[in-house]
Amino acid sequence: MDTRTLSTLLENYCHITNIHYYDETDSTNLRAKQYVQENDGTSACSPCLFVSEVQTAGRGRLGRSWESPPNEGIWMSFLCKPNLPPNQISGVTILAGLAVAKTINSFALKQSIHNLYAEIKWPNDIVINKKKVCGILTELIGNTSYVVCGIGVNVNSLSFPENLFQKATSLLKESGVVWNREKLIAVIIKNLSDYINSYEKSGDLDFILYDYNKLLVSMDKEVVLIGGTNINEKNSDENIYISKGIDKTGALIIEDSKGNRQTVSTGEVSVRGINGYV
Ligand code: BT5
Repeated sequence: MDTRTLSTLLENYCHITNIHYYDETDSTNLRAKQYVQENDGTSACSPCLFVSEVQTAGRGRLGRSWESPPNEGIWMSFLCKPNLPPNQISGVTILAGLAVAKTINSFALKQSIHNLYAEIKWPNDIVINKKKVCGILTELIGNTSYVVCGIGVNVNSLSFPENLFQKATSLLKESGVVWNREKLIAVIIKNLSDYINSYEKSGDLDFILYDYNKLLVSMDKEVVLIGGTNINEKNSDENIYISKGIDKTGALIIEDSKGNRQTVSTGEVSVRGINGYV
């Protein structure tokens, strides 16, 4: 990664000058948390960005791990202090997903790559051709109002460990061309910080609903809920719903076979396509 170029781009695009680069670290989300603790939540803390070439203990949700090999991906955490109540912080994941998907698609268009289209798998994955290219982990830091939004994108990876081979992909694998990580980072963070500003002003996600639902991979398709209370984990009729997109709180609207609608929130359940991951 060319850190000089990235610093210039971030300053020009998003006025972010507080950037922490690591050749190697355990997890950029952990580095952001530590930074907030060490700086005692002073205004020096945000907005800032933590970027590493490799993560030795990349983290997913619910204690899962995130594969972060050297020099091939974007492993970064955006630290900010949004003026939002804690129950609206999950909206940042929704915004980050949209920021990543839109950035990938606009770069593809600019590079005349026509066979690549990134879609969102609610709530925190970006997929291309049904395989995961990006995962997002948003966390509220301790008792503070700081939020760290960790974003992992497989950019120029050519291979994956056996356990991920079927379900992971990279921008290079899907397009056949090498992508510029510095530019991708700068545009993702620019889009994300603009969205967060708008979210703070409006207090809900109405302003992105149309764009988000257009990119939602499950839109108007059958989905199965996994986890949560009173939810049958099998593909039985009573557990199959039609996904109707997100509402302005970021919850997913699902419809049962009788046409009754309900919403499910981030963290409550997982949603899968009826034939697997998407
Ligand atoms: C996520 O969790 O997808 C959130 C991933 C967030 C990673 C970023 S990188 C920068 C920052 N620092 C961190 O330590 N984390 C954040 P989840 O929905 O729980 O998905 C985790 C699952 O995705 C794993 O159990 C694997 O099945 C799969 N997986 C792991 N590594 C992957 C990769 N590189 N590409 C695609 N899938 C992967």
